Amino acid sequence: MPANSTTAEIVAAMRAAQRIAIVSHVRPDGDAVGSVLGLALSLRALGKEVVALLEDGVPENLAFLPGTDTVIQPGAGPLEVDLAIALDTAAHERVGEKCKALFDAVPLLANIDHHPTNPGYGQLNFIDADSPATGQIIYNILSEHGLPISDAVRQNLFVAISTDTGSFQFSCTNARTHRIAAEMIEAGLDTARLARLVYQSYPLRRLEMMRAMLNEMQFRADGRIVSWQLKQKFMEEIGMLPGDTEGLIDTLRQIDSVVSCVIFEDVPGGKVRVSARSKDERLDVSVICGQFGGGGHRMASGARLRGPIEEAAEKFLIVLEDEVRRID
Ligand SMILES: [Mn+2]
Repeated sequence: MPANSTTAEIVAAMRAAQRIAIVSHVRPDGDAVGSVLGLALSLRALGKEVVALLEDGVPENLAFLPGTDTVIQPGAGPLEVDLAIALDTAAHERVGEKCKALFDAVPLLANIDHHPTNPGYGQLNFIDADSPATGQIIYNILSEHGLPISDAVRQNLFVAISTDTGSFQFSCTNARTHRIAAEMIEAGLDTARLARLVYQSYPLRRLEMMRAMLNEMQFRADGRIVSWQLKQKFMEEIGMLPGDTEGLIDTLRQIDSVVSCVIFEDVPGGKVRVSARSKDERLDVSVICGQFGGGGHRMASGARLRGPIEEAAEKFLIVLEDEVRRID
């Protein structure tokens, strides 16, 4: 991995550019959307022309965030910008095929992320694996370098941080995370409203999905592993939309015996998306996902396997069970 640039170098590039494109990964989550919009709104307030670009657009559950109406999906035209910034995107191609094609033509790429597996694919890179969310890195950069921070910026970055830390519960949450939240509250941010919008405004189908998950979840390794298979047929039945599954896996970690939870999901192309979580620092799920071509964080990782889903699940769970049994 190349050495990090300094945040001063990255901010200098932002200040020098007039037109900037900001992008994040496909199937964007709260950290992806919140980081893109938090930075986009700040740079717009600085007088920059900013294109906020998401290959899959904004999922319905995050549409309330200020600025989502300005997010565009890549179209036919080229991207005429001086600087492109990729946020929260562990591997370059994760921005999506169309976004990647547009980005390849941009003269300067900055890569800001918190995934330890990020290889540093930008000309400017700032990878902070100790940061629980890319939103936390963005907030630090904005506040350290005196860039504009409005209430709309705070809303986006708070949601980015809140969703990636499981509402400040996961082990990656640090003192700085809480200080940022405190600063935001002191500045007047209504965090209870955001919590209601993020965690208490689900469509009924999300709860239907949870009901199915609780009915069908399967245990292994004496209850230390719990998993669920989200199948194409069921997704069609309930009319699932992108974003419906965000945080769903965290329901499974509520079980006392569980040290690892996994959701398998049918995705286009006959593939199966694996999301794996660890509740025990000794179990590194990024290593297990790495064996299947994926990666991520120690406590939260993902991979894609070839279907059918039952076979993919069995393959993955055999390896996971081995590792889980190794730790005690
Ligand atoms: Mn993230």
